[in-house]
Amino acid sequence: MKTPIRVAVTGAAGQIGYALLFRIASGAMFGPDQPVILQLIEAPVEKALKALEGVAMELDDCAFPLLKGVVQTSDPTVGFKDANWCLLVGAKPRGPGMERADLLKDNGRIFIGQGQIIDAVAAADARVAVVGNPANTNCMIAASQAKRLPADRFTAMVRLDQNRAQSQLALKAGVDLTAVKDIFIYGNHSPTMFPAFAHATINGQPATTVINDSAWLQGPFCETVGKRGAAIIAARGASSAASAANALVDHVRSLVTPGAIHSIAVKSHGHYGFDANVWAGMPVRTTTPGSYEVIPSYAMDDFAKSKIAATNKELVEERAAVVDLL
Ligand code: NAX
Repeated sequence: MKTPIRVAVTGAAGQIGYALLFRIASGAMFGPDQPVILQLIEAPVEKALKALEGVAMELDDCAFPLLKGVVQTSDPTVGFKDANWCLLVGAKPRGPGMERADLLKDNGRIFIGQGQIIDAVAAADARVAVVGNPANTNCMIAASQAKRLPADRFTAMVRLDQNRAQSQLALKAGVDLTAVKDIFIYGNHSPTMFPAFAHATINGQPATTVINDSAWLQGPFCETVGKRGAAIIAARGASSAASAANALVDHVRSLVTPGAIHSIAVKSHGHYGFDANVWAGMPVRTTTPGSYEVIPSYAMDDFAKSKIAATNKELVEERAAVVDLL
């Protein structure tokens, strides 16, 4: 029997948490022979902690053979203690009339505290994956607090955007989803993100040959992927939860699978023209479990360069809005 992996999850009683924890406990994230201990962290709010109790009861009731323990807490020093993976899902939602800058600041403060505590108490091999929005900038803020853990341990999720893009290309081409490969997301997890269709293939052919419609690829395709979150809210009356949880399972699963090539938001070292020190989506190859190298070599045409410049500009503006928190 392998040693259990400790997985801390913030916002564990929220919508995404409810769709996520059962997948982790069933083995979908770390594999069918890897035991896990879930360390569930909620805001110190009575209603949330009560809901968390119910979630923990349901986890018990699933009798998952791989689940070796459940911690419930509102104290991050307890929740992140010895954690090998820290999944930062919890965040304050944008309220009516709230400016984006206020959201950045309010959430920024949460991620300062969490970054400091993770750095102080998590396991030596800890990895951090940020989902709570604005995910890229929250990730940058958490990483900026770390003295012990290197910045490349902190990643933010753009996998939902990658999955959405893959699915849209398959639908348009009328092919099975698995025929679509090498579609990667660049930049911010926001409507400015760029799904780089020119490098995608469909049944081994360039996607731009199979879908011979550059107006659709540059227009409705990019727009549909970028605004998919808003379309789900409009239809469901609530933001994406099951698909976001699924994407986080994919994000981590790919990061622990050597050779996997996938999109994550990582600290920029200038690749693809992103400003150094913003966290931007880009393609990576997993090297050893939990580690990766950026794939720096995809050539970008003028359209792609303009899209990357726009999403980079937004990331730089977000960083400027929270510069006093870094
Ligand atoms: P919910 O509002 O259902 O749940 C969030 C939970 O976080 C709540 O239970 C709340 O009590 C908890 N929480 C708040 N502050 C906390 C703190 N300091 N410590 C621990 N827990 C805390 O939101 P949900 O639908 O689950 O979404 C969670 C986050 O994911 C949001 O920020 C959302 O915007 C973001 N998303 C990110 C996506 C991505 O692709 N990166 C896609 C889906 C989603 O929109």
